[in-house]
Amino acid sequence: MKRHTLRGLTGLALVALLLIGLIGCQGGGQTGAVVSEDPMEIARARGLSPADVVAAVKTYQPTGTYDEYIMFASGGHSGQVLVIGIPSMRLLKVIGVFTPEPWQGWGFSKETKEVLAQGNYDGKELTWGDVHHPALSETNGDYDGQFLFVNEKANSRVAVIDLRDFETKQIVKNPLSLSDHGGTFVTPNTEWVIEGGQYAAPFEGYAPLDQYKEKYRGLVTFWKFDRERGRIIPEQSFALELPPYWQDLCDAGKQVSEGWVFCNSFNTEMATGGVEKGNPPFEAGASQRDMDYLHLINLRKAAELVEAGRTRTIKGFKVLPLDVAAAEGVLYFVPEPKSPHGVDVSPDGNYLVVSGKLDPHATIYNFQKIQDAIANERFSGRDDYGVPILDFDAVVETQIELGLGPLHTQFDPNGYAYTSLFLESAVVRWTLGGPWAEKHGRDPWTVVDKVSVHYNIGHLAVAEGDNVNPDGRYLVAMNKWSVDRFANVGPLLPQNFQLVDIGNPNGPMQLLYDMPIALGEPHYAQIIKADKLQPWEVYPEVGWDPTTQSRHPAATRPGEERIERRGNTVEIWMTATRSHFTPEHVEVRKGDRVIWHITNIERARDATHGFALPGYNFNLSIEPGETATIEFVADRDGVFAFYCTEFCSALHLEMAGYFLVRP
Ligand code: K7E
Ligand code: CUA
Repeated sequence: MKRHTLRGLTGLALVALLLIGLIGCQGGGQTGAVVSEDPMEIARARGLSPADVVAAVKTYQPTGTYDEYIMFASGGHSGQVLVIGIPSMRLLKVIGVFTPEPWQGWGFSKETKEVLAQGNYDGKELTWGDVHHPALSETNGDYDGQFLFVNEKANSRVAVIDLRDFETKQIVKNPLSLSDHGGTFVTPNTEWVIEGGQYAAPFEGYAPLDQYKEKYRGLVTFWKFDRERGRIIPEQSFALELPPYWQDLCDAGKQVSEGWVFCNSFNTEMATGGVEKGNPPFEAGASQRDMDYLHLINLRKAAELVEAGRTRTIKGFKVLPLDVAAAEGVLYFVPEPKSPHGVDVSPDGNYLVVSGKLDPHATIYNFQKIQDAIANERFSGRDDYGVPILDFDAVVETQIELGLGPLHTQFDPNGYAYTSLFLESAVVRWTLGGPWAEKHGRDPWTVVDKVSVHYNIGHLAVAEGDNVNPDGRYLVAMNKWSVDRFANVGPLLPQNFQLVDIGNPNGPMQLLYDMPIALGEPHYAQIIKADKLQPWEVYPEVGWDPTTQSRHPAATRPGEERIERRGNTVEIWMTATRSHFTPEHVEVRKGDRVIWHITNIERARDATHGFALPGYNFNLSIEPGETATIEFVADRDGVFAFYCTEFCSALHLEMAGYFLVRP
């Protein structure tokens, strides 16, 4: 492994190095045990280069101190969301979203089962999700730290997470599709949560593939968000019908382009595959044309037309038809180099950066030029569905050669853009043009630095790097392959998040830290300044239902504990505190329906109690103040010792009781 040189040392770090006398040390890679309190000796013994020491000093977070940024990363196949501190790269939380999560009791209590069931497909329970793109809620285009949205590609679902307690509150299942990708993204004031499409299919039922052009459709769905209620309102949401091109990533316009939404597409060839029948495989069939279509969507106008009733209702959901959208100026296309992936809007809203997996360039579109071209009808034609196609040359600002396999772009406050290069396994820093170049006195649209990452980077996330007011400072490369970066753990390897210091606008980027992600393929992440988050320490009052964020009807205070029987139903109101449940004996008859509420009456921070009921497959996490419910039929007789699953106190093992089921 090649060691780094002194390239990239900041002044402060240099001082630190001088202090510990490390300049010139070339590491040998050995990592034996070190018995020394002398930093220089430790670094030498561990074979650390000066750059390694700088990286360590920049990322170390002493006990009791907090990270400056919090990253919300997709948990990929795990169906969850990861919460990670930056710069320490410590995992702070895994939020249960689309998949049951036992530690949190997510999907075990009656309350959370009901939230998960909102995402069922036609009554079928889905127990995993392919989580892709988290989106923090925004106010005036800036993250406000209130909510997080995330989509799930495999089944077209969107979840709402409340950042007062970092728990999932709602899952909506898209009634029209079973595949999405370009979500979630929010409009600058979070009025709409955007869920793009992916693999086209009929909105309803079955149609053979030879009717692809007529019967298959793409779509982008606009979910209306009610901030007061903290919920998506499906009845006020709608989908925009699109041609059966495979819509990919989207981004919301901001500042000058607020009110517009931009989505990429690929497979405008409308290839339908069938390699086994002698047809070209999808990968070839969908890459024949030189250009695909960037979709420009006037969301404001679309919402007006929906308001005016210009929709059709399909499966109970409002759809703005393609012909209406094309005729009324809601939808335009612009050619974009084939098989694009990311479309990213600059902080001022004027530049759209589109990167094609198969093209080493980023294509930069100018929103003002797009508006002029629309006003002057600078069309180069219409597609088969009547959608006007804007003249490429009229709307392109420039194309810039970035490297191999450019995918996604983010921004910093210094007029730089950062693009991930999948094929090259690198992050490239380049300058924005226009007012950005003027302000910072730089050559416009120019590559200035590149840093290697390991390996096959997909997304990258810059601190607040996709909102109107980027922070810069740190960048996380989200790498799909880790190959040789970690100890061999067998053929299935973790993904690799790499932290990169981008804080010095006049010096090179510096790789700081590798974090293995071992539960799925994360796609996107957003990084928010930690002080924008104000979560609760404990629930606001004893007897709280987190799924409704209000007092639970079965909230139980000390002294109110009881067991009541009504016919074959036994209902229990139980409390939990260090170190006992009240009551400790619950006896029912086999076949009884059991409704069992437990309230954690603690007000102390971190005084969480668990509740395990063996044999009946229950575990709950009952945080201070929370009330949770399990409901089941006591269909097995016997004696079941229930107990607390959190080591909550010295007498935690004694925090138990007996559930007796008489035959
Ligand atoms: Cu992986 Cu945004 Cu789903 Cu690109 S996406 S990498
Ligand atoms: Cu409560 Cu252990």
